[in-house]
Amino acid sequence: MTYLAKPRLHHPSLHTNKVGYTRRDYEGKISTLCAGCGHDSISAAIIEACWELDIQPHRVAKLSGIGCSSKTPDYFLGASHGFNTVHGRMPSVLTGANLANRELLYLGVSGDGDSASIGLGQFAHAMRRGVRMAYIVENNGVYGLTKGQFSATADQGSKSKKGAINSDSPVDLVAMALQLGATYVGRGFSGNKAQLVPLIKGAMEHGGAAFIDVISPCVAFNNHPGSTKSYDYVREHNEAVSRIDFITERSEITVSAQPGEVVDVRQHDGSLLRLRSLHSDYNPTDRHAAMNFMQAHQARGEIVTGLLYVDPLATDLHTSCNTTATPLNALDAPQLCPGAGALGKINASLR
Ligand SMILES: Cc1ncc(C[n+]2csc(CCOP(=O)(O)OP(=O)(O)O)c2C)c(N)n1
Ligand code: SF4
Ligand SMILES: [Mg+2]
Repeated sequence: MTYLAKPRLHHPSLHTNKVGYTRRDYEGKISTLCAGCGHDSISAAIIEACWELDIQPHRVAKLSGIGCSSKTPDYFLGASHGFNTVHGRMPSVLTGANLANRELLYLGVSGDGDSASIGLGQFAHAMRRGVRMAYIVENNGVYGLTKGQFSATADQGSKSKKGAINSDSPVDLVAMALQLGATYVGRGFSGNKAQLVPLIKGAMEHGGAAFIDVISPCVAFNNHPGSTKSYDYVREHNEAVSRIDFITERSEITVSAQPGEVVDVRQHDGSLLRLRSLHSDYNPTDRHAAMNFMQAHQARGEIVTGLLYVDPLATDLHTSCNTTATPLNALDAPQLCPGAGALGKINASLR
C-alpha cells in the first residue's frame, strides 16, 4: 500500500475558519515520506496557509510532477482537485488547466530534480508567461526518490552521502525566476514555519506567477556534513531579508511597528504583505536590487530567505492573451466554436 487514509472523525468542537472548515479538513492522507523529511513540514505549512486564508478546498487545484516532493499533494488538501503529472511536466499541464478555468487557485508542487533538471524548460516558460500560480519547489539538492543522486541545484563542491564531490555549477531557481519575470519570488526553509506560512499565503493570493524555493533537507540522502542543503548548514547560513506578515483585506490590521522598519505592499486583491525589513536598505519591489542583494550574499556563502521580490500590480497570462473570464466548461457550443465564417475571417486577416 502506498498511502494510508486518515480517519475522518474529529471532535465536534474543533475550531472552524470563516468558511466553516476545521484545520483537519485541509489535511490529506498519512505521509509515507521518511520521518524528518523537510517536505512534510512544507505540507504542514500549506495546510496552515490555506486554512488561515479561509480558502474553500474545492477552489484549489494542486498539481505536481514526480519525486518525493511531487508525492506530497496526496498528504494535504484531500478535498481539492489534484493531478500528479509526468516528471518535470507540471508547469505545462497547470498552464492548460489554468487557461481552461481561471476561477481555481493553482498550486504547483515540484522538486529540484523535477524543476531544475528535467523540467527546467517547463519552469522557465511558466515564469516568463506569468501563469497565475503558487509554484513551490521543495529543494533538497538531490533526487530523493531515486536514492540521492545530485540534482541541478546541488552546490559546486558539496559532498554526497558516499563522499563524491559535485563538480557542476548549480542552477539557482530564485535567480532564474527573478530574471525571467516572475512577479512574486521568495525563498524559505522547511525548518522555519513562521516565515514559510505567510510566504505561501502571499503566493496563493498573488495575481501572477509566484515562485517559492523552499530548502527542504532530505534526511535519507543529503543531511550530512559537506552537504549545503542539510538542516545544520541551512540553520548556520540562513540570512533572512525580512519578517513577513500576511493580512487579508478582511482581517483587522493589528500589527504595530516603528516607522521606517516596515514596508507595506498591497496586492491587487486588497491583501497586504507587511514586511519588517531586517536590512534597512532592502526594497522588495526592486527586481534588480533583489538580484544584486541575493548574489552579493550568496558570494559570502549565505542563503538569503524571505520575500525577495514582489510586483503588487502583477497581471497574468489571461491578461496578455485577453481571454474570457468564463471557464471554458461554462461556455456553450456557439461560443466555443464560432463557425466557419469567423475562421474564414481570421485566415483572411493573416494572408
Ligand atoms: C521521465 C522520467 N525520468 C526519470 C524518472 C526517474 N525519477 C523519478 S523521481 C526523479 C527525481 C526526483 O527528484 P526531485 O524532483 O528533486 O524530488 P525529490 O524526490 O528529491 O523530492 C527521477 C529522476 C522518471 N520518473 N521519469
Ligand atoms: S528520500 Fe529524502 S526526500 Fe524522499 S522522503 Fe526520504 S528524506 Fe524525504
Ligand atoms: Mg530533490
